Amino acid sequence: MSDHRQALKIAVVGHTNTGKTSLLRTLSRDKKFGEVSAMPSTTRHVQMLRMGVGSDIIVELFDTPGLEEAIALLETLDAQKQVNYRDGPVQIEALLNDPQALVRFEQEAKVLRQLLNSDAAVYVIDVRDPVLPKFRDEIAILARCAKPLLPLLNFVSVSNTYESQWRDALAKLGLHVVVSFDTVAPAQNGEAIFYEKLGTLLDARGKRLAELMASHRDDAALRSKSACELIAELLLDVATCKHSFTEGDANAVHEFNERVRQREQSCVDAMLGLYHFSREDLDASTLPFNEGQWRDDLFDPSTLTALGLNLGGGAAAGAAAGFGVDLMLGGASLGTGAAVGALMGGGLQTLRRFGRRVGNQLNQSIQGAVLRRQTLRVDDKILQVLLTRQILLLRALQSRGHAAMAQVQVDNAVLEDLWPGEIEKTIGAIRQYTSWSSIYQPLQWSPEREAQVDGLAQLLEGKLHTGGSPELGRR
Ligand SMILES: Nc1nc2c(ncn2[C@@H]2O[C@H](COP(=O)(O)OP(=O)(O)OP(=O)(O)O)[C@@H](O)[C@H]2O)c(=O)[nH]1
Ligand SMILES: [Mg+2]
Repeated sequence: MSDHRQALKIAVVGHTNTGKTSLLRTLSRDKKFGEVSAMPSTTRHVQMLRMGVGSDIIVELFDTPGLEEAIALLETLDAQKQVNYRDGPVQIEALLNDPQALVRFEQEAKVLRQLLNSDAAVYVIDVRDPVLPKFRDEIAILARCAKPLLPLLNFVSVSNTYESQWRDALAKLGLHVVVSFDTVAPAQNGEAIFYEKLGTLLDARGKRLAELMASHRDDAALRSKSACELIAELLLDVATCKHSFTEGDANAVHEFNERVRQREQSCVDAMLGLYHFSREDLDASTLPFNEGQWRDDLFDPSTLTALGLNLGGGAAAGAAAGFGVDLMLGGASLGTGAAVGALMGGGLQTLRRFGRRVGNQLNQSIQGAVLRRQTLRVDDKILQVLLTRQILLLRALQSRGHAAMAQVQVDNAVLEDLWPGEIEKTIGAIRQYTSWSSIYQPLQWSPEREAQVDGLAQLLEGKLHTGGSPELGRR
């Protein structure tokens, strides 16, 4: 009698280059598992991946080399059919004990040996290929191992596939339970459906897969919550940041911007870590990243335009650099960072020139104030950009398979809903608590600060779900 607590052994098999290793990367959320390449015959040996809940191993998935010689192999098997008529596994065993066959079918033998030692197999199919005779032969050979087989249709998000022809052909071969799973862009609940279908093939033992799935769902919910807390911390840190400087400190604005940029980057890094991605993952993507750094500078006006946010009229005038920092002059804000742009560009002289442009009265007030003390704060629009970028990053990470190598597209159309009244109101209410910011000073924990972070994080989670999170499913 089989032990129901023993780990299920699942062989992942299929023609070469169909995405077997990619599937394991995505299921394990480990982008370093095995070797993936567009070249055929990449995986040369069987490699195991264990998954479970805590120390309880529930499933062992075996990545195998790609099948390439199915037609010749089936002929060889058929040639010795007379001896082992009707007994598929015996035929396969005979093949595996035939030294000559082992030389010719070295890779195939590794797959078949693993399949005989497994409880079931997942047969990975590239649905961009038509149902060719060699694939039918592969299925016929695998069937002789007499193990449950779950065909998995990969590359389903590509247009113009042979998916329906594959489904018809599989049904005719008696394979009625089939799963679609794009390893690079797994569909919402794709993983859950995969384990559920695999479970049905394994009867009572398959129920253990539900435990694994429940644990993965909990992990996903926790990751999402933690990510929203990271973003909430960032928003709070930047919104409450206030820096005063006196005349002569020409670097003050530059340093201020730099600190905010670094704060954003540390949030990005933490989020990447949370989702088991790293900076190098993003350098090839179309997220606005370049080598892990945001490609579009936070304080560049074009960043706002690119994200579909409107610049205020006053801001556009002088904000070639430094847009988005509010310079408070004796309590009167100049609005957006026009003056700061000037300050950054050429220091005090430029600020004076800029002042002349906007009128004598303002000029005097600027000059007077500059000689005294200014306070820097981050503009609301920049907070909106910060929030938007983090939510876009989070959504992209949640819907990205760990096999993904291609670029992720960011949809700017969703921006407007990311800064709803409630978030603006919460931000407005916390702006005054300047001791909460950890940008210029070590973090000072307080229950009030914590409560604001929690509240903001909850608001953000709500936003995340209304936008649809593939990892968690829509509500
Ligand atoms: N667009 C897209 N590409 C994929 C998908 N799955 C795999 N790929 C790509 O297909 C190629 C082959 O993927 P692998 O995971 O190495 O395939 P394999 O079946 O393990 O290949 P062998 O080990 O050589 O048999 C790689 O370039 C992957 O990036 C998918 O679902 N969508
Ligand atoms: Mg492989």
